[in-house]
Amino acid sequence: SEPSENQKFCLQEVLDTFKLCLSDSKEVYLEHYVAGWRGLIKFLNCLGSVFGFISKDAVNKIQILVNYLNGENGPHYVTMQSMVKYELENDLVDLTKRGSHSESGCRTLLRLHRALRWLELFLERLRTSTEDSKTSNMCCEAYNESLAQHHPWVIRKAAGMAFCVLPGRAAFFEVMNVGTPEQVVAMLGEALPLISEVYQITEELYKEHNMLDLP
Ligand code: 1PZ
Repeated sequence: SEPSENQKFCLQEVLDTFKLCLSDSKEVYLEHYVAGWRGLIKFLNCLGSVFGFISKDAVNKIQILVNYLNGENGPHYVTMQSMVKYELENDLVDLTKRGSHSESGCRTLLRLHRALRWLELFLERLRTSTEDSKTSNMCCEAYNESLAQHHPWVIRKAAGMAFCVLPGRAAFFEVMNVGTPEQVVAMLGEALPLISEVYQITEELYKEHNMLDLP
């Protein structure tokens, strides 16, 4: 269940949301995907205001998707698969250059999808890290292997500066509020395959429709 506002934040509950994302036929429910992101943003906000420019962009993208979900065409946005089909069939996606559909569900979700890869790489590093590992290094390496390839220089620069002020591993684990470092590692070990599966399914879907480079 969703953590309420006055309850203390716990990353486990957020990562559990990703369990709810997959239907029996391995379609991805947008509602739960977006809820997972909401929780991650909450976590990011707990880390400090320097991450504001990152969470602002993510919140903005989440809102775009929520508006589609709650809008008159909402039923088409129940799963990623139905969204892709609906937007493509109705020419609602700018495929090669930005035009009148610069805020399509497909291009918006693609940005979050790329960020999910960063999350996967970062959490895997955290999981296998040792006491003296630096969160900023792990974060930076994960970023360079994923999101950075899609970001212009200014954003890479700003992201790099934000990574430098990340709390150390011990403090970071505490904000996660899962328990001892051993419990954090165990939790990550359970959550990562779920995140990875959601990522892979989305990646395949976008690849299949030639949409991995949407402007
Ligand atoms: C724990 C430390 C957090 C580090 C997060 C690493 C990601 C750094 C991303 C910095 C990007 C911020 C500014 C926005 C950039 C946008 O230009 C891009 C492309 O969107 P477009 O311009 O095409 O509309 N936005 C993104 O790439 C989406 C980034 C979402 C990042 C969400 C991070 C959530 C972190 C959760 C922490 C557990």
